[in-house]
Amino acid sequence: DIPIDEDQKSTRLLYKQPSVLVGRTDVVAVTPWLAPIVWEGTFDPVLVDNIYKPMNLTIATTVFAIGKYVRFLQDFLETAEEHFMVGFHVRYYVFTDRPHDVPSVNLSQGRHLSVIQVPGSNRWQEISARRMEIIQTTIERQIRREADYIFCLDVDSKFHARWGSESLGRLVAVIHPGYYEQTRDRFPYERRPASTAYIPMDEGDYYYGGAMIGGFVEDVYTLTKVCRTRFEEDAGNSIEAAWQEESHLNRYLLYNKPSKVLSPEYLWQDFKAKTKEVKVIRFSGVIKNYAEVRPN
Ligand code: UD2
Repeated sequence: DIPIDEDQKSTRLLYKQPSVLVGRTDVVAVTPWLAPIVWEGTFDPVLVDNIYKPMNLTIATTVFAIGKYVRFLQDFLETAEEHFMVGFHVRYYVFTDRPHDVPSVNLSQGRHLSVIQVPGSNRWQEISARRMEIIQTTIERQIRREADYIFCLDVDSKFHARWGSESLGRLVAVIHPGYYEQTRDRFPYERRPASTAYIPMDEGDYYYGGAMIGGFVEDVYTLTKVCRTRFEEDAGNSIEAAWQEESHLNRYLLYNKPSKVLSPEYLWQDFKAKTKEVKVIRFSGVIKNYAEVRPN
């Protein structure tokens, strides 16, 4: 076996010297439990790619396109091909009730797409919430054999800039763009103690967006399993959390801290003007007419 330092001599990667004194001072780049918060300027893309690329990883990407949401697939997939995990093996899993409406998009080498048929629904809340269950069962059935990491993303979104290996981690969450300037008592967590997603007013770290869950396949598996069970327990008590699976996700992450947190660069919303701390918008939700696009 070649020792690592020999190996690095042969590739000789040149990059800017890291500093312990100079870096971003306008944002916090680490949580109090020492997980990185990923912002532009806190990582060197060439350097992180150089660490992860030799691992020959496969990244699963799940996306739901149920009912009229199939219309978002083309832009989602085309922009993902341009910006998401470029140079890595990517396996997209598209869940839809309309398999014939899945557009054919040219995929780069090493990237693969499977379409998985799932039932439609008349309630958008149910579609959104059932994602946990479907991701859980698909991990059991195939993803755990086919990928190392998984990212579960909202389809009504587009990539605008690099989303790469800097986002890889054991359990990865994204800070919701709408609440990062708020105090925790203003977060739209589930506040009714009767719900298993309940978070008291004086608890909470960040408000995480439900549009992205990521990490090692097994860690995301546990998360989806727990959230699904709690969602069903609530349903049995005729209670639905304020923001469905997003509420359960926030509760889970409060007591199971993410090992990496993505800044709102990784989850913006097109209707929201860019703020000064956001140097680059990497992924953002498109503006949609809820009344027109949802089943009811
Ligand atoms: C927020 C969250 C979303 C989810 C939802 C919970 C962000 C930016 N978005 O978004 O992740 O937690 O609240 O209520 O954090 N879908 C379909 N067909 C439908 C309805 C939904 O396929 O008819 C899928 C689709 O993949 C969509 C996702 O479910 O991206 C989330 O639903 P949404 O876009 O209606 O939720 P939204 O934008 O209110």
